[in-house]
Amino acid sequence: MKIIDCQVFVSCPGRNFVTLKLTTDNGLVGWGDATLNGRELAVASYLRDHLCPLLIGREVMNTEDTWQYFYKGAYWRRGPVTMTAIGAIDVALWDLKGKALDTPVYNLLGGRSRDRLLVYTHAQGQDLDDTLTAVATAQAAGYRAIRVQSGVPGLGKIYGIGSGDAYEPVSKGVRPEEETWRTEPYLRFVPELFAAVRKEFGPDLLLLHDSHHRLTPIEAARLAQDLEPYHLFWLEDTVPAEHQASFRLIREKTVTPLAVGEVFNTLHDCQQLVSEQLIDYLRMTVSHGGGLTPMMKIAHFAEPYHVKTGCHGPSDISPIALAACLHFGTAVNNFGIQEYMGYADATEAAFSHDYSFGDGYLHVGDAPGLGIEFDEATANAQPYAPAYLPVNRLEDGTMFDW
Ligand code: EZ4
Ligand code: CO
Repeated sequence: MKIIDCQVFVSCPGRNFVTLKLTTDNGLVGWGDATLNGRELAVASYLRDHLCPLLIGREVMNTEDTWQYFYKGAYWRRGPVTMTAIGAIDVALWDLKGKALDTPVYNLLGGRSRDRLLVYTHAQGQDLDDTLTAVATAQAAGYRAIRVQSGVPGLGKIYGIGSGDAYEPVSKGVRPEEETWRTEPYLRFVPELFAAVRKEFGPDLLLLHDSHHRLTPIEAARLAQDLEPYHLFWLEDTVPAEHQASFRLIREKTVTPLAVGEVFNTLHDCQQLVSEQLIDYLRMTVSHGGGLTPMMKIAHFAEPYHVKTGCHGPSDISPIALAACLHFGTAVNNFGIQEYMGYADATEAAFSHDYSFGDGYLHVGDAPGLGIEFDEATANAQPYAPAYLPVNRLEDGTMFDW
């Protein structure tokens, strides 16, 4: 079974997505997600101009060799653009393997390790009261785990406080919006926020929080200590993720569980974090981590170090990538939790899927492959328009982490 056609669609069904379609000589179609928020066209070009021509004629079943061919064969390894492009191909090949063998992808990855996957969703508000209402709404919708983000008194628009719909923050147009940040009010307010949430919702609700890479190690240690009484499920992305040794300092100071890795692309980004047991959850996601082939290796590597998976699953990766995460999470023993924000109606209309949400869990389907189909006509009627994540500066104008 060989690849005879490789197409890349850049469209905007609810938001910008890059979707890869592979066709085989026996008439099967496989889907991959190549969306990299704010850098969509770079991945589309990497696929169209460099990888697709080399994919024609390759054997579908040889996922390991094809992955190595594109990873090693480029000479220029790693990085989000490269790894997202390779990831889209790898996921589409696994989708094809499942369809050819008439079985869901998780059966090819080790079979079912669990019946359903615990998910967390987002609750956000402009202020504390608003945020408590959002947590109540998420709980009423069935979620058992909720990421809580709130506007901070004294600060303007900040990360995590969007319009409230199932949409990751983007500024439409050719330039990103700019936000302004001060760390001290944030560090004072977040423990108050979680005190209020615990008081209102009791001990059972699983609570998460994302600092979005804005803290220094010592600030992160302070926040993690101050949050200890509220028993978070995890504290995410405290410090910029590049410097793995930073986590030693944080880890020594706190028992708050730590998560990081949504911006990682390879095992090399997290090898020290995992092998020194500096984190509890690894946020690398299947589409940005080079696909199912490397993610299975990373999960197996992390398992003896007590590090669990916690795949990034915002609405800026498509339902194809979410489905890949669900098949991965179904198969590995050290699954932790899956992020799930839901999708805009226009996105749901373009991607049909057999996974479903219920009772705080995502339930993977039993359709062959990933259980996803992409409606090209519907999606392509909504053309790509440039959109960027915001950028962030300190009050004196210093460029800062967003
Ligand atoms: O900022 O997906 O945990 N989720 C996050 C997301 C990321 C966006 C980047 O495109 O941190 O909100
Ligand atoms: Co995050």
